[in-house]
Amino acid sequence: MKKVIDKFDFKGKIKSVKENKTGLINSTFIVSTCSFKYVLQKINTSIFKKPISLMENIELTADFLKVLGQASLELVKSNDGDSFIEYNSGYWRAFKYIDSTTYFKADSIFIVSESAKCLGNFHLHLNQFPIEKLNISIPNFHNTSVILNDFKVRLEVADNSVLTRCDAEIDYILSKEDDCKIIQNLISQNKIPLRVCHNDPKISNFLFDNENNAICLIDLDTVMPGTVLFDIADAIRTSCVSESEEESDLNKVFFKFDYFEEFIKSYLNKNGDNLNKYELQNIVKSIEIIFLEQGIRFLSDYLSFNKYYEVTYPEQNLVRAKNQLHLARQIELNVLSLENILLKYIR
Ligand code: GN1
Ligand code: MG
Repeated sequence: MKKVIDKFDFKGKIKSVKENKTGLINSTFIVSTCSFKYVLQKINTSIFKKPISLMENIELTADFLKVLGQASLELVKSNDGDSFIEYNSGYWRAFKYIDSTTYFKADSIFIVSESAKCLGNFHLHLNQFPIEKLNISIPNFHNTSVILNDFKVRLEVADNSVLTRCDAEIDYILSKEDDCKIIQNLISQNKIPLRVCHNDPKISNFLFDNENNAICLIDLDTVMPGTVLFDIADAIRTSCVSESEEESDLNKVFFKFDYFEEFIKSYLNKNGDNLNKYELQNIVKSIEIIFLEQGIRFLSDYLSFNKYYEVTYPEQNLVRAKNQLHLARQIELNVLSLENILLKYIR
C-alpha cells in the first residue's frame, strides 16, 4: 500500500489509511495527511475490464463539469501527471475527499428531491458534452436482453442446491422476456437517444452536505453513453422505496408513491425539457425494467456462487434478488397510477 500511496501527489505527511467497505465492487481507502483527506481506490478489473477507457471517461466528464462550475469528483494526479497508476498489474486512482454524508435509502422526501435535482443537473450539463469522445467502457451494461440471456446460460449450468431455492423468481423472470427488449428496441429504432449517463446513480452514489443538500454524484466508473431512462429509473429504484435492496423481510418493502412524485417533479423541473416524447412515455416502464434487471443480475450472481457482488453471507444475493423482483411486481401492478402521477408534471 505504501508503494501505491507514494506514487500519488498527496499533499502532506500520511497520517492514516482506512478501508471503506460501502461499495460492492472496488476497494476503497481513505488516506489522511496532516492537512488533507483523499479517497484512494483500486479498480476491480475483473468487472471493469477496460480501466484505461473508464478513467478517460471519468477525467473528461469530471473536468467538463468543473469548467461549467458544477461540483464533481476531482482526480489527484500521480507524480508522473497521470490520472491513475498501475502497480503489480492493479490499477489505482485517487480523488480529493469531499466532506459529506451518503444514504443507503432516502430518509426524507427532501433527500429524494435533492437527488432528483442533482441527477437532472448532471444530465442537463453533460447534454452539452461531445458524447462521441466517450468510450464504451462496459459493453451492454444496461442491455436487459443480454443480461437475460446471460441469466439463461447460468441457469443451464447452475447447481441444484441453489436452483431449487428460487423457482418462483426464475419463472417470473422468464415470463418477462418481452419487457427486457423494450428499451433496447427503442434505442435501435433511434427513438430513444444515447446521452451521457451515469449508469449507476443509486442513492448511495450521491453526496449530501450537512443540511442534506445534494453536492454531486460519485462513482463515475460507469459514465458512458446510455439512456437517461435507466439513470432516472435507478435513482428511483433506490430512493423511492421503504427499505434498501438488502432488506429480507418483504412485508417491509414497498414502493413509495409520494417519493416517486417528488422525484419526478424535481427531475423534470431541471431536465424535463430535454427529454423527447419516447423518453417521457417510457419512464414508468423503465422503472419496472430496472427492478427486473437488477433482480436478474443479483439472481445470476447467486446462481454462480457470488462472484460479482460483494456478500457477507451466502444467501445475500438471493435476498437482494427477491427484494428487487418484489418491487418489479409492485410497479407492474401500479403502472396506471404511476403514469397518472407522471402526467401531472409533463409540460
Ligand atoms: C453495483 O459499485 P456499486 O456498488 O455502486 C453495480 C450497479 C448495481 C449496484 C447494486 C459496475 O454498484 O450496477 O446497480 O451494485 N455496479 C456495477 O447495488 O456493476
Ligand atoms: Mg459502482
